[in-house]
Amino acid sequence: MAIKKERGLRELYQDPHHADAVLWSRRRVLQGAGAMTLARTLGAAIPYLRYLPAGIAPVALAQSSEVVLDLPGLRVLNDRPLNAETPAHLLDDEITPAQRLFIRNNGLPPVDISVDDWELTIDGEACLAPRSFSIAQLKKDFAHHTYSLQLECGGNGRAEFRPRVPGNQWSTGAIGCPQWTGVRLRDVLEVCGIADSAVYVGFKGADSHLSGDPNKTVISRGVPMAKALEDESLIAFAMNGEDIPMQHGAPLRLVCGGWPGSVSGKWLTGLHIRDRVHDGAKMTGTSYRVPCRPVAPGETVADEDLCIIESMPVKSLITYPRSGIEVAGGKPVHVRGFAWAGDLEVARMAISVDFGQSWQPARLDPPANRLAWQRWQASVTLPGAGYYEVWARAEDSNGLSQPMLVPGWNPKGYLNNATHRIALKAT
Ligand SMILES: Nc1nc2c(c(=O)[nH]1)N[C@H]1C(S)=C(S)[C@@H](COP(=O)(O)O)O[C@H]1N2
Ligand SMILES: [Mo]
Repeated sequence: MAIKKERGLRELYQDPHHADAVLWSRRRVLQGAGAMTLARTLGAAIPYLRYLPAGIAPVALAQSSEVVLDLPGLRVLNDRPLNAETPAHLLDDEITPAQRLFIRNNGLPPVDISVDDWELTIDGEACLAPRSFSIAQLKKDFAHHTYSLQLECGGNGRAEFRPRVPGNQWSTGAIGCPQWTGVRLRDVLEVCGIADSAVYVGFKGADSHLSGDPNKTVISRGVPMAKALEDESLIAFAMNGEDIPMQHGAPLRLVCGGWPGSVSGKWLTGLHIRDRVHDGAKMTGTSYRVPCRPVAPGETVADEDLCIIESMPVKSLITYPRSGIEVAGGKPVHVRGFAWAGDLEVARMAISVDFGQSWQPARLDPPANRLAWQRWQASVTLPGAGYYEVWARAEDSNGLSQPMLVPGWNPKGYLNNATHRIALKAT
């Protein structure tokens, strides 16, 4: 039996018995592919491998190369590829700082990148004048624009679906709203000639596949022309006024706010103007698609009954106070957070401290710009000592609210926009 290489050992060892079953044969011999995976993760062959007992993970895994990264406060969900989310109380900044932005890698980031030699190639069936740009050329030839743009992984909230679905078990932390600076995707595409037949723009990134196979693409998603041509769709070269950090797609990335984060290609080397719906890696099959019509939890859904996720649904977070703290009963408690609604604006925000019996409106600020999350704040008074929960519910400009319960189950666990809840103990 071959070990599936597309997963980290940390994830594998979450269940040591299962890890044993995968890595070791019944004769207690480490299977070939398992040995290779171990060695690759450790970055060295294991000379005494034959003496390594079954059921124990090499101690170096606790300090494997990617985990050495400085990620204070982030919760690492997987180390290969690296996936880490941000606890709600660390998302209290209007502009999410780099070290507090979740990391969602599908493969391995490029190493030793050279900004001077980086090339972005624009081509595709519906591209009239294919050409490449250096980063210096992009910066010189096109106007620069800065926007705060929310980035949320389509799988944010996946951990709550029942029956469980495979994939990174994100709770609420695969969201952030950094400030991005770059050139408009539209301006660049227009210079390269958009044919009348253009339907979609797909991206190409420089990350490499976990299998080590250079011919395999990690991820190549895209957006329909209308989304690509929006003012806010950027080819970004800076985040929060600085070079984009390595894990977030240095030196160049696509940012299409309000849609699943997966359309915002990192380590961007190519754009394809397609005359059809882009069919790159993770565009087809079950990836980033949900049943076009609701299905019963756990049901198998045929590929042709799955529809591509576009705008993300309305959602909010309580970023202050931190869940679980003690507050004084009978006195006002300041509560705040952010709300966002994909392509739309958030119209209203409501708070409950009595398990949804009654709701009070929260003050809601306008977004810094279109597709940026919005600050909300409220003051609540807990009547006496005891356990309380604060529930927060946003409503979008079309009148759709967040559901109290986990919404429609889907095979990959996307689009969970259930209300966020925190616990408070009043003394
Ligand atoms: N080249 C490339 N781009 C990518 C990814 C990736 O693995 N490779 N992950 C995508 C996904 S699924 C998400 S949610 C966002 C995450 O961006 P972040 O890691 O900067 O938060 O990047 C997207 N762009
Ligand atoms: Mo994602």
